[in-house]
Amino acid sequence: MKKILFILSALVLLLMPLQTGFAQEVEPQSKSDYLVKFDGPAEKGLLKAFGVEDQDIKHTFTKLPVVALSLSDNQAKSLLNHPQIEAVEKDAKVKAFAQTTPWGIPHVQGTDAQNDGHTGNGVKVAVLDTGIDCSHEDLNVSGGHSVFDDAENSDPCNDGNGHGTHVAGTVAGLDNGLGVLGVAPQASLYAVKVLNNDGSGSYSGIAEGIEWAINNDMDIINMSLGGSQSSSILEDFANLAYDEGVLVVAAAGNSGNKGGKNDSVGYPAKYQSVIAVAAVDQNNQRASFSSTGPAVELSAPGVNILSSVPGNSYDSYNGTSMASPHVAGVAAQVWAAKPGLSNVELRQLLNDTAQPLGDSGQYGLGLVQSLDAINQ
Ligand SMILES: [Ca+2]
Ligand SMILES: [Ca+2]
Repeated sequence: MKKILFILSALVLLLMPLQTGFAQEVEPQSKSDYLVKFDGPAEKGLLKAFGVEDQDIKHTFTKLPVVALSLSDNQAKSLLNHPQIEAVEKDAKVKAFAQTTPWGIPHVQGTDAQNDGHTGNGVKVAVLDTGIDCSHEDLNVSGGHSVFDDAENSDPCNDGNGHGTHVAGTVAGLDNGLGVLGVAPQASLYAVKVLNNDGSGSYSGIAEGIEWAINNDMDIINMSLGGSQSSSILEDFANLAYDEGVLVVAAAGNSGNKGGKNDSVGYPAKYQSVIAVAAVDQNNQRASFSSTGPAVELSAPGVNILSSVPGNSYDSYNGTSMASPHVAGVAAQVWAAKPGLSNVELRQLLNDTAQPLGDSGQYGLGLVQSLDAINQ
């Protein structure tokens, strides 16, 4: 053992000077972009003395004695030591837009939960909508399905509308330093296109989307959609998903009025197996459009919601369609934190830990709260 160690250390000692010499003589050191400021007028001759070639000079500023240079690290160090050089700085990379956290994400404790490491990792969320722009810089889409056959609508990654891409960004916009931040950035998104590029679809299409979600082991279904007519067969499919262990979340609807006293929750949200989500603003006031009635179960942000739209763009939308994905995202965070929960237990936990906001016909049990549910 001692002998082997001795041989190894001898090899290291022998190789070290050879390697260093090789690097200095043969391989040019890699260069980086620097900004250099002279103490006094800029002198090209001085730069030449340090081996800076003409092609290394990227820009000479006129208002200040500053030059943008391509330098090796050694050149940069040597220049900094020269009395005629005031500053040598590596040129920092700049992005046009930093990441914005939309107000709704901290409002549901999504950011608090993320800071504690709860990102929805591994939870599969099916977004039954107009599709998702899968090439969007702020989204990772893991798969999907379209219920349409025509060329315009057969690709679930083609969201010719924008609605589904917006919903997806609220559920799982990536924490990548650009665009927006979703509630559960590491949840797995699935684009299930049940609405065409005009934003319309049918109950049979929604049923097919639910069936796909069941067959493909989705954990959560988000349906930011609905109709005013009941369908016992659509209800059968929603119930089937729930019985199979899927958490089913849907927008309550945008048929509310100012008084907030009518019974206007749409389908499928109105079904017992589906969580109906109402929309509130930043002051926790119900949005006047948010549907009301005994079926309202939870509230979430749905006014002036910034999220992703196709073509690496971002936009603010209003609607219970924007509220539902906040609940789906929170559910993903909580489920990833507590994987032993059944869908029924998860739903109960979200309801138990919601922040009460008042009239249950308008707000249900209140504002969904991620960290409170996780820490319960
Ligand atoms: Ca982002
Ligand atoms: Ca319901």
